[in-house]
This record gives sequence, C-alpha cells and structure tokens, in this order.
Amino acid sequence: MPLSRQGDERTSRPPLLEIVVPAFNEEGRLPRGLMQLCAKLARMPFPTAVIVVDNNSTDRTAEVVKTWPPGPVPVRLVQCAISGKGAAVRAGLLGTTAPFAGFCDADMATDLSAVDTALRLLLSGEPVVIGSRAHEDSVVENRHSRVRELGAYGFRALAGVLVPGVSDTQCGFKFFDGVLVREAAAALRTPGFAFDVELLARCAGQGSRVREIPVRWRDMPGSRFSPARHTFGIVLELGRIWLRLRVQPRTAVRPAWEPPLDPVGTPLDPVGYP
Ligand SMILES: Nc1nc2c(ncn2[C@@H]2O[C@H](COP(=O)(O)OP(=O)(O)O)[C@@H](O)[C@H]2O)c(=O)[nH]1
Ligand SMILES: [Mg+2]
Repeated sequence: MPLSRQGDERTSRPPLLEIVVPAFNEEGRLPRGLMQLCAKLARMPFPTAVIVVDNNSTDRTAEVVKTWPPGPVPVRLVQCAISGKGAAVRAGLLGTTAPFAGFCDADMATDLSAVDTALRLLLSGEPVVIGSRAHEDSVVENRHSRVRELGAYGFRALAGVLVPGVSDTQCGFKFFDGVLVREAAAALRTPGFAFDVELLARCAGQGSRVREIPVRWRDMPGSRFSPARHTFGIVLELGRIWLRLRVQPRTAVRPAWEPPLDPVGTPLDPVGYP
C-alpha cells in the first residue's frame, strides 16, 4: 500500500498507543529524536501518536513540532504553563485518550527497541512497564559525572522508600495502561525531575504491579539536569511526595485493562504479538 494511503488510514483511526515527549529548549535534539520515534512507531501494526509538551522554550522547539511533516504517526504540540519535566509529562498524559500511553525523553537515550517489549507486556495485561537501567540484562553506556553518580545513589535510596521494589525510577521510558496513568497523572503534583517517583507510587498504591524491563541506554550530551542546580529541589520534592502520599487516601482503581480494539483490522493477539 502506498505510504500516503497507509498514513491516511492510520491517522483516521484512534491511536492504540500515545507517547508523550517532554521537551524544553530541545531544538537541537528534538528533530533527530522525533525522526527516530516516528520511524519506529510507523513500523507498528496499529495507529500511534506522539504528543510533544513544551514549556515556553526560548528556542525553536515549538516550531519544530508545528512544522513537523504529516505522516503515518501524527505529532502534536501541547504547551504547559507550569515549568518542569513532571508538569510537562502530566499535561501530556492528561491529553492522551489511547488504551496505552507512555513517555520518553527527547534525546531517545533509551533504545526504542524496548517499545516492542513494553507493548507486548501491556497487551498481556501488565499495567505499568518501565525501562530499568538496573536490570541485569540492560546495556548502559553511562558518562555521568562522579557527582551525579553519587547523587543518583542517594536518590535511589530515598526513592526506594516511596516505591519499594523498583530499582530504577528515573529512566525516561515508561508505559502504562491508559486509564490507570490518566488517573495517576490527574493526582500528580510533583513538577520537577522526581515526578516519576510520585507517578509510580500512585500506580502501585492503586494495586498495580510495576514491571521493569531491560533497556539499551546511552547517556546523551545536552542534558538539562544539573546536580548543582537540581539536587536540593529533588530532595525537597521527594519529601513532599512522602508527605502527600501519607496524608492522601489511596483509592482502589477499577480493572484498568480490557482487550484492545483492533484499530487497523489486524487481529491483535495479546499472546502472539511480536
Ligand atoms: N517540557 C519540559 N521538558 C523538560 C523539562 N526539563 C527536562 N525536560 C525534558 O525531559 C527530558 C529529559 O531531560 P534531559 O535533559 O535529557 O535529562 P537527563 O536525561 O535526566 O539528563 C528531555 O526530553 C527534556 O527536554 C522542562 O522543564 N519542561
Ligand atoms: Mg537525557
């Protein structure tokens, strides 16, 4: 089938999976990242969509998205007035409607082959599937400074109290049952880099298992994260999450997953899906 017709058909049907990409001053890394993501998603046998969430970037991030050429994977822009990666991911997730939703970073530090594993697990009924650099089968190319490594160690120890059993809360590659994550995102209050911890704690608090999967992960140049500028704020965020989860009752969520519709006419076999 010609690509344009394939595009028409796919984009006219609701997506099965939507991926949120938070992006702040990413004119340098976003075009390549979006190209990789769209190429990967275009090979999936069902409709998908991408939502880029910008926080009033001072560079051409928004223009990159606005001028993105139409194709089989629609890319749309959401503007988030509240700054921070957490606020941006929350806004993006709340803008999704698909049965499955997730997010990844603009630098595509996590190899996108993990999307296949994540989808297969979601289709088999896992509600939360996250990339984990601590998984024994992960391949991690890390170029973080010693200071950042030390900070990450401390962060893991504190985060472990809030989401016991999850060994890497911070990999920017997480996929969820759509209903579950929209409920968790609606309650999410952490605007900064520690938001993953609150999001996972909320999903786990609703009785959902968190499944960690191996990833190929490469630290990409151009990180927005600065240990000097962000460490204090992150520790504060973790403290606030702890307080929030202690005082807020955790509600039970209804069974989140139902066999997905068949959006492209190909039977979606939850077990046999490649
Ligand atoms: N919209 C938005 N995205 C952000 C913000 N801070 C970080 N991000 C995005 O979060 C992702 C991860 O950021 P990155 O700088 O690569 O951090 P690192 O991988 O943890 O070193 C990238 O897609 C960033 O553009 C923010 O304040 N707003
Ligand atoms: Mg990065």
